[in-house]
Amino acid sequence: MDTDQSKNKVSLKEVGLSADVLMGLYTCLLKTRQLDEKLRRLFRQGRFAGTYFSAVGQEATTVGSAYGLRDDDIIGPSHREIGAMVAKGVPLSVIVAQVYARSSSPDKGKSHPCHYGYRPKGIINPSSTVAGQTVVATGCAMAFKIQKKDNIALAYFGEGATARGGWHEALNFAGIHKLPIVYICENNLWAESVPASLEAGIEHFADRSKAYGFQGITIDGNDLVVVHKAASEAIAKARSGGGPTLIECLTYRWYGHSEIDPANYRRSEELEEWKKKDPILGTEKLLTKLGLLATGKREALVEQVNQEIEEAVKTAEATKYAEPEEAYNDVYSDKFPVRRDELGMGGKQ
Ligand SMILES: Cc1ncc(C[n+]2csc(CCOP(=O)(O)OP(=O)(O)O)c2C)c(N)n1
Ligand SMILES: [Mg+2]
Repeated sequence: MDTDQSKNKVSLKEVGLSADVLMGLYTCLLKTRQLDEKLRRLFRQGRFAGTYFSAVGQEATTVGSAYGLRDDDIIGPSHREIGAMVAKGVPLSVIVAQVYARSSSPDKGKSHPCHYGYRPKGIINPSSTVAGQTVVATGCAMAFKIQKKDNIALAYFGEGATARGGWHEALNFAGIHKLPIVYICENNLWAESVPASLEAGIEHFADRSKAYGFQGITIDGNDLVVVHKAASEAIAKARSGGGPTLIECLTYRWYGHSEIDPANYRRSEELEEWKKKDPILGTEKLLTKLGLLATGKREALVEQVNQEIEEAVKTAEATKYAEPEEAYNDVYSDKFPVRRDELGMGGKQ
């Protein structure tokens, strides 16, 4: 019988993902939200210096696209990719050590609190220059192609970054050489205090890919399933030699550009509208309809995640800053230029 309750139900077949993948995605989403909110509170308590760049509201975009990547695939993050770090398996202790600039952080306290690089999981260190990582990740994709490897690169950036010259050069290069890369544009409608309407004369940033000869799509960046399926498809295409894709994810940051920005240039109605599209709530609604989120399951997961976060914070707070001399290490390499034979290119330097 077609009762109201049965109408509300959804099947895994309709969603097109397995229960394991859905629960894996959701766990990363929840972990990212809990960690992000905790780091905001810690900053406000003065427990670490500098500032903090929250990505609350944007988690489905980063988790959905990075989930399922291999360790030897490369991610080129910007400053709002905590979700991609969690989904790629970067330990929370490493993320917190970076925010706290401790000697145990991957760059030993040299960089920005939200520039998470981590070699064991293929995360390249972001550059502070907006869109810089797009160029480096494109170079990594070129290296994979030269080495005839089936790895892929994923480059993240905000919609504001797509106005930078280097960003266009990178996408042009990727289009020419059909590189194994997926470009994830997190269109959160703002670049600091500049609205998207003053950043470009086009409505959809995905349209920029047309100039470089590959596909660009615009999707709901707050729908975890939509993002994961679109990214997986583009990743599979890149891995099998089909070249790049630009995915524009429509999303929104709930808080200021960083914690020192009150974001009073935005209308509160705009924020309230986007809060209704909270990726956590949307995912929980779906999981409930699928019968995957039984009573008490969410609470148990939150408790488990919070424990892991507390542990990571305790460890970071008990760890020292790096010695001043450390500032000179890992800055310049005496290994450059890299030899052609090291890249598997053969021939003369
Ligand atoms: C070349 C350059 N200009 C300005 C900045 C300062 N800055 C850092 S992030 C940012 C806004 C970027 O906006 P967007 O790309 O949309 O990313 P979002 O912050 O919205 O995630 C700016 C202007 C910078 N780091 N580099
Ligand atoms: Mg933006």
